[in-house]
Amino acid sequence: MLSTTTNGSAPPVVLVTGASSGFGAAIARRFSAAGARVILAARRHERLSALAAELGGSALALPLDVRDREGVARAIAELPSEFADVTVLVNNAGGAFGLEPAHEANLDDWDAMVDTNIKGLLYVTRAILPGMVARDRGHVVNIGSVAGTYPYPGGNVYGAAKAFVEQFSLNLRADLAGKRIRVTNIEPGMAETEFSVVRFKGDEERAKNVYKGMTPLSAEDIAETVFWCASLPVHVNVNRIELMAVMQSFAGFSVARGG
Ligand code: NDP
Ligand code: 8X3
Repeated sequence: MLSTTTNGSAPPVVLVTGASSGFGAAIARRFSAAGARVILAARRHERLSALAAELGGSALALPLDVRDREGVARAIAELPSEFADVTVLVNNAGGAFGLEPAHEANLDDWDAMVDTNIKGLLYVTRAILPGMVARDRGHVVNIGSVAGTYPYPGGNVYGAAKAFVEQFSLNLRADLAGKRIRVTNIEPGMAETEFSVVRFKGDEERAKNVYKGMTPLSAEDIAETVFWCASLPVHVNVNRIELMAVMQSFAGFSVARGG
């Protein structure tokens, strides 16, 4: 049972960014199955339309590039009235581009990771928050990553962007003190979606190898986790959840001998 309705009868409105694939599509399906109205935001229109058709009249496809500051503000200001009162915002759009060490990384990849994972999340959040504050009700769910806490080679800007998301989530809670608005940062480990295909620029073979011989998290695992957080009684705020596949764990510190 979703606990984030705006009043006793209206179904909650859930805006999911990055709903054209992976976690976002699974999150949209999960909330829709529970009776929510869902707004599906991402760049690939056709995928959004297909998902909206699958979910029926309670879903709205919202073609959107989260990096487009004016476009985000306009799209949210122009939401049809039955979708305008967003009760749950899932800031999921994002990804990693490249796995090169910092001294070999492509600056365009770094820009894209900052623009999407950080700035895009900020634009959407800033556009949605005033309505939540005015209604004194809402839930912002950010999709962070274990990469925001634990360093790994090649994680450089991606991990730093997710560390931003973690701290921004906590600071949002500080700004919203006294309001009935929840903020949660979900921090998954490796999950099989299009994430690695995107990271490796379409190299399907390399992407598949990331998950070879083990069972990674699935998009549905993340959707269930997000849904659970949003379904708790409204006085309960889950600050953060870190989850991993049981077969993913930690390595020790690296020591380079000879120095
Ligand atoms: P996918 O690549 O499957 O999905 C990424 C989604 O983000 C797509 O729907 C994509 O849509 C959307 N997106 C990317 N750029 C933009 C943009 N500029 N504007 C709007 N939408 C955009 O990966 P995941 O589902 O795995 O990733 C979802 C989130 O989870 C990301 O933030 C990722 O960093 C995070 N994450 C992933 C993990 C994993 O191992 N899979 C683990 C931890 C966190 P489109 O291209 O149509 O715009
Ligand atoms: C995605 C998980 O470990 O590839 O955020 O960075 S990881």
